[in-house]
Amino acid sequence: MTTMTEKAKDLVKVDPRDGKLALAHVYVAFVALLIGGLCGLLQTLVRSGQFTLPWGIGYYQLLTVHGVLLALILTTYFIFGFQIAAVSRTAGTLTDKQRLLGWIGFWTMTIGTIAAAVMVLLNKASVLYTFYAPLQAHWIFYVGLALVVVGSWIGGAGQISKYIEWRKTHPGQPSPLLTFMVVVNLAMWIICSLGVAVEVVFQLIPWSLGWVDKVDVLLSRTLFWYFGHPLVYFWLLPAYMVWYVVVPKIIGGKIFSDALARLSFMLFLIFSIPVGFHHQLTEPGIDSFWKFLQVVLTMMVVIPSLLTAFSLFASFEIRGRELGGKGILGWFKKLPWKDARFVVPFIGMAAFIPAGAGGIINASNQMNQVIHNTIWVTGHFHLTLATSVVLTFFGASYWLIPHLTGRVLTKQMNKLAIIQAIVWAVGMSIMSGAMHIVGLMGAPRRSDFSTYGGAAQATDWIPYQVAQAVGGTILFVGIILVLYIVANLLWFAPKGETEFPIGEVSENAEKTPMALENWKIWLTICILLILFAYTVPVIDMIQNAPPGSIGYKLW
Ligand code: HAS
Repeated sequence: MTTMTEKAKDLVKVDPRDGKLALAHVYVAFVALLIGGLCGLLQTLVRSGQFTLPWGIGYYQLLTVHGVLLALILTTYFIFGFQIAAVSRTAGTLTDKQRLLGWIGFWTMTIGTIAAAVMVLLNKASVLYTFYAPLQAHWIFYVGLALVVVGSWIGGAGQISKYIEWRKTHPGQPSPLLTFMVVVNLAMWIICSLGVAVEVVFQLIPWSLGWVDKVDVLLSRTLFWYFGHPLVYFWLLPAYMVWYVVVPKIIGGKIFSDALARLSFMLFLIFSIPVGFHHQLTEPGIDSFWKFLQVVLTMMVVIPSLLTAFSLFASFEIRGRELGGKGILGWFKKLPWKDARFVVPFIGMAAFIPAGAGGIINASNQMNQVIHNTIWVTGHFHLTLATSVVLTFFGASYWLIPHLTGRVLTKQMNKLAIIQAIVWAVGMSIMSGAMHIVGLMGAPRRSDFSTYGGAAQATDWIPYQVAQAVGGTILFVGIILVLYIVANLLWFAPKGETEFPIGEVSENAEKTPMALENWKIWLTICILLILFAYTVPVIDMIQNAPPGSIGYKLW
């Protein structure tokens, strides 16, 4: 039974000034979802071979808007909004200075986003979300992206500073789990985004301004992927925060182990960066030994996800049995299947099982030769990012937004949210399933051709491409539904108190060793591993650099 003090603790509110900052980020995230999602729908229609884009809009232009808005803007803004609220809720209200850093970061990112978006819309930067050289965008696009990164550092500094302040005022105590997780995610983000900052500032901006004629393509892609793989964990870790800390509370259970959760986050910090070569396994110019080493490290970064799966199953089973579930699977039925705050992220977790298995296939050198640059990879990241992560973000929005706006999720909206997640799962299974299969049949990614001039092999791909369009259309219905629920929670839902759920650690869990919060140890291992995995191959790339490439604008 919940006591009065527990009830009061559950209703600890995020300070309204911090809430406003968090909400500003959430607004941008959902605007990005609307525009980016619409572009996604149009793309699948074009790929089906049955539809031509009107008004001279280019396929790659559309694909760039889709990728940049959904993979970079929706994610970064939602994550920052969520993290600000999480730090404020668990480590205490931000100081004026920390909040100011948050606002400066927000506006720097937003100016950068607008600058980059304008260039894409003017068709001056149709270089896709990975902006691979030698495709060359307008310099303002690169400056815009640089501002997004710099803004995230400034906003992130506000959150980290709260954590440092908390530790100073609570010596010898482990920090609140959620704040700790936020700081691990930011540490990883700052270390990895240094790579893309170097690429953009020292290579792409001077080249696009015409100060230098040529760019070293291999080096630029290496710097990009040094950033690009930890980027996917920067998306994933906030979903893991919800899975580890929030979901146990929603189901009425406990966090299985605080120490295990912290260990898995620290393993992400050390292993997620020195693995970028698994995106470059087919790239000439990198010695196979270094590719092998980074593939081994990639298999290491799978371990914290396996720990997470174990911990989640444990939390679910313990709770289900407490509620009287019997036999091998009886506990499963006892989980709260009518609560959208649980069901929506749960569908995300379930999707992560095949999604993660796909990642392990990608990382295996020989199998990577089969799937690289095929639309299988697009299928992979629509399961990982666009299902596991995004559904978890939707599920979190259903308590985070009303918590911040002082409203409640009504019964009807709760039902609609579950329907939304089912629609999403059906649409994504069709679309991503078709992408995986047709990818194995050789269909390329990043291509607006559908029939390839009537080539026999491409004819076999058409039915799958039609299936992608069907799935994409269902997903667009899912986007309309989630936007409807979000609009309701922002402006129309009844006023009331909504809990920001924070789980408590099980009384049977072992005490958390303080070594898990010893940053000197973990950052040293992290930096040593990065130096080990990258120093020799990067020196080799620079010393034996191929002739650089001029810029191409192929759109
Ligand atoms: Fe990946 C390409 C390898 C995870 C995103 N990945 C991409 C790209 C993106 C992306 C965007 O090695 C394309 C980049 C581009 O544009 O070129 N990926 C991996 C590996 C993992 C992995 C080894 N990826 C992710 C996540 C992403 C993401 C997470 C976004 C959020 N990926 C690759 C490789 C490539 C790649 C290669 C390059 C391919 C190429 O050649 O271009 C691992 O981290 C996956 C580990 C996950 C698991 C699953 C654990 C399961 C859990 C759920 C438990 C469920 C429960 C519920 C408890 C081992 C935690 C119970 C449910 C019931 C039904 C009972």
